[in-house]
Amino acid sequence: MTLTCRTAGESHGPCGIAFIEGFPAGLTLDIDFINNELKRRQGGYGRGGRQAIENDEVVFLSGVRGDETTGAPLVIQIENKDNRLDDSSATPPIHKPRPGHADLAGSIKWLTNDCRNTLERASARETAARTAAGATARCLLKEFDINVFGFVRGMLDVCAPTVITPDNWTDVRDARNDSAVYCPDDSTCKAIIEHIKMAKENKDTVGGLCETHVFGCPPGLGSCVSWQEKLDSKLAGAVMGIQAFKSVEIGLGAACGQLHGSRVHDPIVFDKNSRNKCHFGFSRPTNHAGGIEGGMSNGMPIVVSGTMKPIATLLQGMDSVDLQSGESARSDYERSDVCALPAASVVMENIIGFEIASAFLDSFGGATIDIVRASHDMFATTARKIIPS
Ligand code: EPS
Repeated sequence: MTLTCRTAGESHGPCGIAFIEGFPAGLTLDIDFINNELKRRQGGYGRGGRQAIENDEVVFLSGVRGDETTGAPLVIQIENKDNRLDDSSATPPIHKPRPGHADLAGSIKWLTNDCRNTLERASARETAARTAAGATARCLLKEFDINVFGFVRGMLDVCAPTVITPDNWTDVRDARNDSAVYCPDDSTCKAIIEHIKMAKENKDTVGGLCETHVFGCPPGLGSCVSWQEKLDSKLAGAVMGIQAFKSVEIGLGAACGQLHGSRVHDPIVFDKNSRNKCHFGFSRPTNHAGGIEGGMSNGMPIVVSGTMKPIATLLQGMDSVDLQSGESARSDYERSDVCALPAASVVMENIIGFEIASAFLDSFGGATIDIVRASHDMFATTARKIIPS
C-alpha cells in the first residue's frame, strides 16, 4: 500500500488532524524529533501573534502503541489552543476578500458571500498537520541513513551563496539552527531580517525562496514507467501544495532552458572504491539534475527549491469588493504574519521527507520495518553484484 497522508481541521477549530496510511509496523517513532519540527515551524522572525498562543505537539490517536507503529493507520492530532470557530463573535463573517488568498474563489465555489469557511480551511495552519506527518515519515528514512535538510535561500534581492554537500550539510544545519530566519549565511540572514522589518513598517508582507536537499537516497526511487510515479512529479506536486507556493524547481530548474545539453547534463563517473555509498560508485562532478533523472533518484543528493509568495493578508489592505454590496472596498484584515518564509522552509523539508518515504516504500515496502529493511538490503547487495568490480 502506498504511503499516503490526508489532513483535516480548521485554523480556529479544535485541532488539526493528519491521517496516514501505509506505514509499516515496528518502527519506534522519535516523538521529540517530530515535536521539534513542529516547534521550528512555529518559529522564525516575522511571525504574527498566533504562535505565541499555540504550543504545537503531536498526539497519536491511532497506529502507535508505546512509541512503536502497529501497521494500522496513523492518526495525528495537533490541538488548537485558539479554538473559537463556534463563537461567531470571535470569528465573524468576512465579506471583503483578500487578493491573493482563497477568499474570493472559495466564496463563489461554496455559494456564499462569507469567506470565513474558506479561509479557515485554506489557512497555513494546516501545515502543522503536514509537518507532523512528514517528520513521522522521516523517522523511517533515518533508519536507512536518508536525511532531509531544508533552509531559507533568499528573499527579494538577496540569495545565500552557501554551497551544500553531503560532507558539510550538518555544519550548515547548525548555522541554520542559529539563524532567526533559518538561513545559514550570516549576511543574507541580516538582510532578510531588514527586509521583514521594512515590510512590517510599510504594513506589507514578503515571501522568498526555500530549498531542500535529500542525502542518502538510493537510485531508482520513483519511476520512468508511469508519469504518475515520477519522483519529480510527486515532489513538485507536494511543494506546490504548500499554501502560498507559486513555483518549484528541481536542480538547475528553469535555468536549463538557457543552456546547451553539454552544460546541463551531469557527466557519469565510476569509482569502485565508493561502491558502498548510496550511489554505488556512480557519482557526478555536477548535480544539475538535482538528483533525479527519468523520474527516478540517481543516487546524488535531491535538490528542490520553492518560491513562496508574500502572505495575502496585508495590514494596509488592498483594493477589493464588498461581497454584500458589490461596492469597492479595502480587503479585510485578519491577524496574520508579515513573513512566514522560515516556517515554510520547515514545511517544505518535511513534506519532501514524506514524499521520499512514500517513494522508498513503493520500492521496498512491506508490512513491518524488518521486511522493508530486508528488501532494501537485498536490493543493495544485488546492485553491488551487477555493477563493475
Ligand atoms: C498559521 C496560523 C494562522 C496564520 C497563518 C499561519 O493563524 P491566525 O490566522 O489565527 O493568525 O498566522 O496563516 C496564514 C498566513 C494564512 O494566510 O492563512 C500557522 O499556524 O502557521
